[in-house]
Order: sequence, then structure tokens, then C-alpha cells
Amino acid sequence: MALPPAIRLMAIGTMVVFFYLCVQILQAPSSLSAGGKDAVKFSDMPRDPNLDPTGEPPEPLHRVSGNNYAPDNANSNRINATILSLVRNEELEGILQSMRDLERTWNHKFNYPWTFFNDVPFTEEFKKATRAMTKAEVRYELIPKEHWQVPSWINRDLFRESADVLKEQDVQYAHMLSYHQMCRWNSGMFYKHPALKDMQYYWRVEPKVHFFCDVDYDVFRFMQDRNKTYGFTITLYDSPPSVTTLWPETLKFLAANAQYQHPNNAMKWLTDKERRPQHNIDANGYSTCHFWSNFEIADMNFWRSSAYEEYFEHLDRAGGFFYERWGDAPVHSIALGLFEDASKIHWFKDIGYQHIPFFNCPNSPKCRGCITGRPYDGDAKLLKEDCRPNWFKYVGMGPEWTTVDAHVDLILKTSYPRII
Ligand SMILES: Nc1nc2c(ncn2[C@@H]2O[C@H](COP(=O)(O)OP(=O)(O)O)[C@@H](O)[C@H]2O)c(=O)[nH]1
Ligand SMILES: [Mg+2]
Repeated sequence: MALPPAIRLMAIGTMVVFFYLCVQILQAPSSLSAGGKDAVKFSDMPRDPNLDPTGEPPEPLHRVSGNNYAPDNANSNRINATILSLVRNEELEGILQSMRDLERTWNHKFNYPWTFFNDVPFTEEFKKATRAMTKAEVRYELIPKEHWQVPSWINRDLFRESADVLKEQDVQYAHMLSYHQMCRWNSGMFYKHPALKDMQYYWRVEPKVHFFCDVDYDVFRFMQDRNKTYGFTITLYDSPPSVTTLWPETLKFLAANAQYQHPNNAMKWLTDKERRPQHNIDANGYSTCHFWSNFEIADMNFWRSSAYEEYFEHLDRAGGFFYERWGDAPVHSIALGLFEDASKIHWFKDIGYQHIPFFNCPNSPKCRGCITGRPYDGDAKLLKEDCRPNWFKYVGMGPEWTTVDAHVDLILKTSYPRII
């Protein structure tokens, strides 16, 4: 019996979709081969916890009600906090893009001030264009010379020779002196700027980053109310040759300052050698896992503590900001992992974020523009740079995400690869 035309059409349509899906599945990569010892099997790909539905952290949260966060409200519910960005005049388009996203998803509701820092004066064009992006106050600050300049004890010839060696080891920005200065400033200087004297919390923003999810609560008050010191979204492995002596210098500091180690520290996270053993060996005992510091929501009182101040001073004298390429990310992360209570470090799972090429993309109706649970863009080899599994293993996801916590053990045991 002949089928009616509508049914025939539907049957053909279904077959076309079926064949299309088959082709897609067959084309998927079967292995994530980085070659040699670094090979990671595709079948070992993690089930990303961002695939689990994510809401807000539990109440109480501070929200907008009436004019309590209006920009011109002198008695607003804002606390001493600022969004801050070190940026160059030439990066205007990039910072406008970041501002657009953060204002759309969060700050148009809370109107926290923006503070821009630069080692040279901001141009009028930069000021005018950035001011136009927000109703909140905007400040433009010049970095004092003594905070930016290369310290007197750094030998320029040795810097250049060391950079040659780093370059051979594929360390990015090895010869770019300003990049080293930037890393040092972000490690131990920014919070000393007079403009931040009365500020306690900051949200660090770089040019060209993206924010994807509506955030409807005051994240700074969240930090204060829950007694958090540091918030991150992404954690990554570092390039070992950029930090060859960072851990040995840290151990020297610890030997003389054992009192600064917090009883609930994250030493095991810092020194993991299970998941990526070669990194631990090449970095002389440091896993190289770090909070990716282009996103930070944090309490500056930690950087202003004597533990951190003395630690930074020790590192600065050792010279590795110039003779190697110590980043502010590993320096911040090691200090937090040693001197802070690990329970005061918060994964902002609910803040969708991208700095090329990595993402934090939660599963939430509040998010648009990223692919849920996909932590990278581009080459699938990038997946092995994600070291969140280590943080979850040694510290956990935090009480805010308890529904997910129950699955962590299972996820770690069954899915996350050991990378060799
Ligand atoms: N004013 C200023 N900002 C800088 C300089 N170098 C880097 N930055 C800023 O420091 C941050 C990190 O630099 P970026 O080039 O994004 O480094 P990457 O993210 O590690 O590739 C960005 O916010 C830059 O705008 C510099 O020499 N002067
Ligand atoms: Mg950047």
C-alpha cells in the first residue's frame, strides 16, 4: 500500500538526519594524541562538572532592590570594592568588549567602580570611550615608576641571556621585558597603589575576555559574607621552564617561615605528581597547577598580609620574575595554597567566562554564548591543560556546589585522565 506523501516525506527526513548523525559520530576524533609521553586518550575525556545544572550559591545573597545599588546613591549597599584592569591604550577595543560583557551580565545592576591602571597616561580617547560603557564611576590611575621599573638588582645581560634559553624552551614572551614587569606588578604591586588604599576587594578584568551568564547577586558581598579570600573560574598547568626555580625558592622561604603555613593548606594540590608527573619533575616539585589569574575576585588583605609580603619580597630578590618568567598566577596560587585556609578559596562555577582559549561555561539558563561544559576552544590537546580535577580531588568544589560534590569522587575515579 502506498504511503501518503506527508508520511513519505517524514520518513525521508528522518533517514537524512540519521545519516547525518552517523557521519558526525564517525568523524569525531578517536584520540587526543599530543604525541609520545603526553598522549591523552579521547576515551579518558572528563565528564566536566559544568555539565551538571548550576544555580546560584545558596541564600542569603545581596540583590538589587529599589535604588540600593544606584550609581549615585551615597548610601548604597556597595562595599569597598572595585573592578580593576591593567591595560594599554592600544587595547581600547579589547577592554570595551570586556566591559560590555561584564556590564551586561553584572555591573549595570551593581554599579561598582572601574579602576584602570597603566604605566603611561591614559589617552583622552581611552577615557572617553570607557566612560561611555558604564553608569558607574571610572578612575584612571598611573602606576608609580617605583612600582613598575625593573629592580636595581636585576642584571640586564643576565635577563637577555636567560630569555634566550627560555625561548628555546618555547616560553612565551621570554624577551618581552614589559611582560615580566606586568607579572611582577600583578604579583606584588597592584594592591599597594595609593588609589586602592581604601579598597578591600577587586575583580580583575583583562581586555578581550567574555562573560556569558547573568549574575544577579553582589559577588563582593558574597566574598565578605562567606569569609572568602579568593575566587577563581579556571585552573591550568603552567609551562614548567617558566617556573623552574619557583618551587625551590618557595621551599627556602618556608624553611625559614614555617609559621605562615595554614593548617588547612592546599600543599597536596600544589605538589601533586600523579596526574602530570613530568610537569612536577620539570618544575622541581610543583605541579604547576594554578588559578588562571586573568580572572580574580579577591580580598587584597591577603596580599597585604605579612606572610604574602615577605614571600613576595623573597621571590623578588631571587630574580625569577626576570631570569625566568614567573607569572602572577603561579605566585598567587602558591601563596594561597600555602598560607590561606583552602576553604576560603571559591570556585565561581556560576560565572561564565572566557579568556582565549579557555572557558568556564556552566549549565544554566542564565548563560548565553558558550558551550556548556566545554573548557577550551580550538585544538583538543588543550584539554590536558585543565587541572581542575586536582583542585576537586584535594580540596573539593566547595559547600556552595554540594549537589555536585556527591558526584565528584565518581567523576574523578571514572573519567579524569592521568596525564603523563
Ligand atoms: N599598561 C600596560 N598593561 C599591560 C602591559 N603588558 C600587559 N598588560 C596588561 O596585562 C594583562 C595581561 O597581558 P596579556 O597581554 O593579556 O597577557 P596574556 O593574557 O598572558 O597573553 C592585560 O590586561 C594587558 O592589558 C604593559 O606593558 N602596560
Ligand atoms: Mg590576556
